[in-house]
Amino acid sequence: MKNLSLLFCLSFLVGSVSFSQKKAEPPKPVFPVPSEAQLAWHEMEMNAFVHFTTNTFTDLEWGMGNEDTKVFNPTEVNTNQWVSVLKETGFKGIILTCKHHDGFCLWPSKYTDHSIKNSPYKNGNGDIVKELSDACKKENVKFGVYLSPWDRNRADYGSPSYINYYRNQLKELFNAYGPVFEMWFDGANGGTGFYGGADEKRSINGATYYDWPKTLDLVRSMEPNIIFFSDAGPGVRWCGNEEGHVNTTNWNMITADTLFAGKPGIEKFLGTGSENGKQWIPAEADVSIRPGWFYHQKEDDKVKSPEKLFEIYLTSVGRGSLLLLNVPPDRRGLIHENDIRSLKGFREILNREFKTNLAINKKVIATSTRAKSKNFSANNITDANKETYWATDDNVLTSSLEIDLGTTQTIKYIVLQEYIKLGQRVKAFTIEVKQGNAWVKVAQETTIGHKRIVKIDPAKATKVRINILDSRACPIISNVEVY
Ligand code: FUL
Repeated sequence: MKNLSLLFCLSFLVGSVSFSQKKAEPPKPVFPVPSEAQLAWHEMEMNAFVHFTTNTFTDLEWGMGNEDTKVFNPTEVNTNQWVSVLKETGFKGIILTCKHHDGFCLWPSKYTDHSIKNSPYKNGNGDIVKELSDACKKENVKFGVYLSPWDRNRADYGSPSYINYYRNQLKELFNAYGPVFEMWFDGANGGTGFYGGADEKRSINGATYYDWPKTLDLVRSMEPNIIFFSDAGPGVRWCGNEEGHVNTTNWNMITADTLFAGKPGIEKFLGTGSENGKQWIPAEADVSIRPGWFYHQKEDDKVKSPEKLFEIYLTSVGRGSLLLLNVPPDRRGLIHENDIRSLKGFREILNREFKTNLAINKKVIATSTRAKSKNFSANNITDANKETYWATDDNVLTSSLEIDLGTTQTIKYIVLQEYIKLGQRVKAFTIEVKQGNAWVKVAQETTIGHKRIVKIDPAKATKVRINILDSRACPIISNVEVY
């Protein structure tokens, strides 16, 4: 009898141990999930674009392709200046227009004469792709390539031989200047151009002409972890505007075959993505620090202010996107003083607004915790470790997290991050702050994703409560900061 009851006790213990171990397992991913390369891209948060070509000297935005290569004559190019200014501001990668629509190449391509080798720059011995990629390597900044598919210079644009030309140039770029973290395929295509003297309008079938699958495979064979940007990805998608914002509801998912640039309303769709999208293709928000993408002296007084750049930051990075800010060198080949002033001012605002995280290591109470396990404790959201997270049980899609700030603080921003390795989940949440004995609702929002920065009217409070109201699967939050 004694032995039997011991056996019973033991089997109960064994049973309950295995039961709680099973329950304490991490949540299963909800698909699609980001690749390793996409995760690294999300972490970058801010990248810079550099537009530089003959347009800088002809004052055009889209060169016709008939520009004399001699016009490209920057006298003080200093790519170290570009990289240091951008790095100090917080940009982690730089994407260069190695060739824009006009076809002029910033490296001495052996496949064309329409390049820097026939310009006065360094008497034809210059190579700006090399100078920038070297400067990036030195400073540990990632280097990216923009190579316009549309080429208004080439006589054979529109025929199959051009595709061969384009691929040969990709080989030159990826073999000589890598590693390359991102490849930008611009959607602007076809239209009037010089085309080797034909001076006509040409249109191509964007869906078939470039035979993209083969080109992407070629690039992948040289750079397996490359992120491809295009309207439809497959690495990252266009955000649908050139003003640097995504919508407040921003899913990293979308179904690529539902994407057709030019389709009415597509822009709004790109800026929101789709809760049920089949692929992970997050939005990249591109915008220029000036009205144009290329430098024009007449825009020297139209450089976006630090305040405007900060606003853009909140509507891009702050909505789970990545900010790709264009900073075009001037005719000297330097980032202009006015642009530097704005960038520095922008950095100062970032440093000031996000100076002290009031939630760091603060105690958090959740209404529900996965398997009641410490592994998924609410305190994980304030431990500054992005690999730890709070989660609920699989069937629990709503829950509240209460952060005790310890004392009365003035709050302006609440930063939230999901553990996106396991998929993007949260569909709706509110934020309340505790003022005296009352909880006051300060925000009602939808998605979170990699990062969500909620700006509120400054409020004095002792506690912050995040109420998750709906989620695609059990919510998983890795980080919350309060400023
Ligand atoms: C557009 C281009 O036509 C602009 O000139 C610029 O390069 C921008 C980033 O993409 O589609």
